[in-house]
Amino acid sequence: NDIPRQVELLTIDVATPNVKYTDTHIISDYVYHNAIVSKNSEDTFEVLPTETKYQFKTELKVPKVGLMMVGWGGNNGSTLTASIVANRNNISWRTKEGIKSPNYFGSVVQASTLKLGVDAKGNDVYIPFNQILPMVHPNDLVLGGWDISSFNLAQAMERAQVLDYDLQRQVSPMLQEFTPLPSIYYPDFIAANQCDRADNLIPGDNKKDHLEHIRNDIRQFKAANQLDKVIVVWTANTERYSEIIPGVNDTADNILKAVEQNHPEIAPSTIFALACILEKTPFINGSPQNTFVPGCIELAEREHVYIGGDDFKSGQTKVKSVLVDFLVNAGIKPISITSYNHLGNNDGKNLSAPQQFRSKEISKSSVVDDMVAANQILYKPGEHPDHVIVIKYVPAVGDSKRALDEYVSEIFMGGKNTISLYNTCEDSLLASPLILDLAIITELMTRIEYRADGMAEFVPFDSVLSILSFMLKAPLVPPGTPVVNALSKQRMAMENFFRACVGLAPQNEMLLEHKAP
Ligand code: NAI
Ligand code: DG6
Repeated sequence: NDIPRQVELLTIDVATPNVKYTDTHIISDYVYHNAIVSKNSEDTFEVLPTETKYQFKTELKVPKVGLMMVGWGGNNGSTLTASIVANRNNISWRTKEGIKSPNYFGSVVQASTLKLGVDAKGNDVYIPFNQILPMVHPNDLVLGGWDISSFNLAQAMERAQVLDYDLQRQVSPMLQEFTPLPSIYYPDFIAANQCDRADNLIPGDNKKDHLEHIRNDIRQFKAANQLDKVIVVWTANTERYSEIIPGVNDTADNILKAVEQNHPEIAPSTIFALACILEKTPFINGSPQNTFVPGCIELAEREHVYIGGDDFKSGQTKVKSVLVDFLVNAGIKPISITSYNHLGNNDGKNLSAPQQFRSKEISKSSVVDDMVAANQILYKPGEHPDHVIVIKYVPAVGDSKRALDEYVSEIFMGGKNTISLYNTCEDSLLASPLILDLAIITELMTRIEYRADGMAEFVPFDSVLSILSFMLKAPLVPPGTPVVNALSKQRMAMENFFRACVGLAPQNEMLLEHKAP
């Protein structure tokens, strides 16, 4: 963790009177174009184009940031930690295919680009995603976290069996220094088959004490590492759903009272979320359970702290949110989606228990709803493709998850089209870069404020960070607002928002310069 920082410098300068650069901030004027539609009769839509003026203010100084992972000693936590250490120290390793070098493939922020504009000849010009605004470099993140297992990160990496041996061998001495903090274990929330690794626990069984303990851990980590900010990501086991009980977890005051009263229905992940909110620390949930019960969301809104979730969107679901979008937008009607997974890591073991599987089933099931609802030509109101999710635990395949999908669609004149996919991949190598993107974009959002026309002061955005949806299977959105699952729309939302912050119009891909020069 004691590494010189590699702050990315801002390399773009937008020449428009709509953007001002000060020593500390970029301030952009932005006009948001929308259209308000009302239906007057069966056949007539009245469309009112609208313009709303906004100012966005982005703080330029990249702070020193800590990333604390809950479930640090798991496959994702240990893989990410080892990979950051390898990247920081530029450690190469030998495999049977030759020498490999560290990278951040799979991270939108680190390994994707965005189109800035066109050059004088009309050719597209792309910049690394992380150059649009100043963002934390992953190598600079100070890493820490909690786990109910006492393994240090070297042992955890070995247990995960994800990275090549020659890499493990080299990073192991550096990872031995990292030991997860003791955590909270309420056996009822995760599978019973996890009990043998629960040997690193915060003493006692009082939830109020646990909450205070976690709050204190965050404060100490921040102070000990002289951090400006901490971001916490839940990458621990999938929990069962919590029951929503009026008077217990339905409002901010009730949930705080329920913690005081040691109520059994408050999950460990919710204790972490509440502790973070009270410490003004953003909290992201990478697992599918309903950590963010209504009382928790209300508390985040009240304290103006960012939260995001749920469930990392790594492979199968990402493909689903691309493929169904493509099919429906091509006028093809998916009528069934059948998704099988088998995997042999500890996540698979935990998900082999019915209640934990159910949490995952819920988060994997809702991912095409908005695309189906968008096409009333193909689907009648309430009609939906059959959608089946199966997950099986097969220890022999370890972290190398197999995902098999069958999409059956109705095509022209009563024909059928069946698409079958088979995907094999180390699950943790897909999920780990998402943790980085979630942490880095969340941190950036803490430095951006807005002011709509008529507002005296700049203020933060809604506490629920829907801008993180690209990385999440069941995106949490501000209460009462629509969920967007289509991957291309999610990416557009991020890209165009960051463009707006530097005074650029949304990317429209009309290419008029070539069509009507
Ligand atoms: P894992 O089982 O290897 O790691 C989870 C870790 O959490 C374990 O080390 C466990 O000891 C620890 N843990 C359990 N309860 C805890 C608590 N209350 N406090 C602190 N630590 C606790 O799982 P993996 O593969 O790292 O995945 C982590 C989570 O991310 C799972 O919930 C999984 O469903 C979710 N996820 C994973 C994806 C992937 O592609 N790997 C994608 C989407 C979600
Ligand atoms: C089995 O489904 C294990 C899960 O944790 C998944 O691997 C994970 O949720 C990733 O799912 P997806 O659909 O994003 O590939």
